[in-house]
Amino acid sequence: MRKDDFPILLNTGMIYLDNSATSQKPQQVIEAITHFYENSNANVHRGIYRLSQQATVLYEKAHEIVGTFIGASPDEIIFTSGTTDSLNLLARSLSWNLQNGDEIVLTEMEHHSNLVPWQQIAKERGAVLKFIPVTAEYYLDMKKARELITSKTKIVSVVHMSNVLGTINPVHEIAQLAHEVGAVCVVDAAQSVPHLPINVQELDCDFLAFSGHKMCGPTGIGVLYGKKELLRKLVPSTFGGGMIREVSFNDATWADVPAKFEAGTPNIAGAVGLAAAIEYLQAIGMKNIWQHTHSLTEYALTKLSAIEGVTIIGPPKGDNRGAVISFTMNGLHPHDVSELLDKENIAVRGGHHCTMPLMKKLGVQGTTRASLYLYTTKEDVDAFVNVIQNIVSVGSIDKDIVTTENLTEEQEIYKENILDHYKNPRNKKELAEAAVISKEVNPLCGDEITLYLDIEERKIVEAAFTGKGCVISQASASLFAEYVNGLTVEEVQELQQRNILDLLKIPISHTRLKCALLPLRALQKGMEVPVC
Ligand code: C6P
Repeated sequence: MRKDDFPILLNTGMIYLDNSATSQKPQQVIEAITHFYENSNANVHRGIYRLSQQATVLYEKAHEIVGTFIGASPDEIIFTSGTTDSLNLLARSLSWNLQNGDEIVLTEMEHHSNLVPWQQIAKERGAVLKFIPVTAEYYLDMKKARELITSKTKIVSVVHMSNVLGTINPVHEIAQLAHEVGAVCVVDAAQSVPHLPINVQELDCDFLAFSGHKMCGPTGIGVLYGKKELLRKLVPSTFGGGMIREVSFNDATWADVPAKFEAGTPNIAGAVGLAAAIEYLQAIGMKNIWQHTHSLTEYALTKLSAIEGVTIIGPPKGDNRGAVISFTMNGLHPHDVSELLDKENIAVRGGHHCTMPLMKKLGVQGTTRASLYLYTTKEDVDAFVNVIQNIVSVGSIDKDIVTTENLTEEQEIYKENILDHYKNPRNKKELAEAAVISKEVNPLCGDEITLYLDIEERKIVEAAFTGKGCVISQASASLFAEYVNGLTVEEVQELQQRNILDLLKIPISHTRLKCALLPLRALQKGMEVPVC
């Protein structure tokens, strides 16, 4: 479906299955943004000249197009920089109504963006967080939800479609429960708006947040929808130009919604790009997009779950799950699986997907996640499943090393150095009495290293490590522990990033650098050396 509209897919030939992170942009959106900058760029709501009028009309029109898309009126649409910004804005503004002991109900499957802002305001206002549990089948426990939402509840904030599990939550039912006790219902729709026909009147939520970049629009533009009567009552949380009615030296009053919540020069080109993205999606039809990704997801789930050693982390096939397929593979780290897929020009995400508490609850360090969109084809899914099948057949992450006869120099080093240290780690043990015991975690994927240094007369007499993670983090720790043995305290304090890279001897990508540097960071933390 429509792959030809997406220049990046044609230019790179890539199979792009990381759509939950961000979607690719069609030519139509790229052109709308270029056209705006080439023909209509000026600040909005300020200039009397025609160009400014033209930019203002386009910006206002974008509110209208977004409103129509989700069944809201234009003045219920606040432009933000994305879902995270929308939820932070809302949390800050709602916090003024909270009292000590009030309760905020979330779910166990929230993205950090719909968790951390509420944690912060709960701490400030003495409110209490409650979590609707996730069942063993990866759905919300609605029986528990009914018990948790009580007269103490003031805010219920839930994700519509989980970015890890794909679960689609019954937000209409949750909104009803919230309203029965006089609470407001907030929906994190970052993953659902790009995939499903959404109507806020039907959902009856009070607020809804989403990002432009996950739905064919540009980055840096997002939306907070709010019911008009609630937005009117809500206090703004960002102050400055464009959001005021009248200002004196000591006081100010606020403009009407949505301007009240759009302080400063907005992302005008972003709004124009988002409007173009919505028009693009509407021309295809949201029902068609849902049907397309839904049937491909069913197909992918059937094929993937048939592979021995692959465990799907999410509900089985069915209408209440979206095009997000998370899985684990026996004994393989998601980073390593993702890197193998990348070698075949297939992009997926591996890690905790900004849902650390959910990962902990599920008892996994992370998952590999393939997320589909309107341009994904059956051939893309087949190619992806084939690579996974191959990895399983070879039974290890070193597929290309095992199956290639004439290795390149880099592959030789990878085999001799990295894989050897990963499979046969040196000094992997605890030193309970060590002078330095220091743990470091990679927040991207949850990989962790604890470094132990036994020091006598300012010399490292024994170095060891424990931990878990991908090939790179574990090999790096093993190489590092071996290397620092026998060095003086002064020498190890001098160690830097380039020393680690010298030890690894292969190019390390930007994302995996964090994995590679874990032992060095643990050392710097343990010895209180400034990080450089
Ligand atoms: N999830 C993912 O790879 P921003 O970054 O503000 O556009 O969206 C934040 C966000 C909020 N809620 C949900 C359910 C999300 O999935 C996301 C973004 C991406 O899963 C990036 S971490």
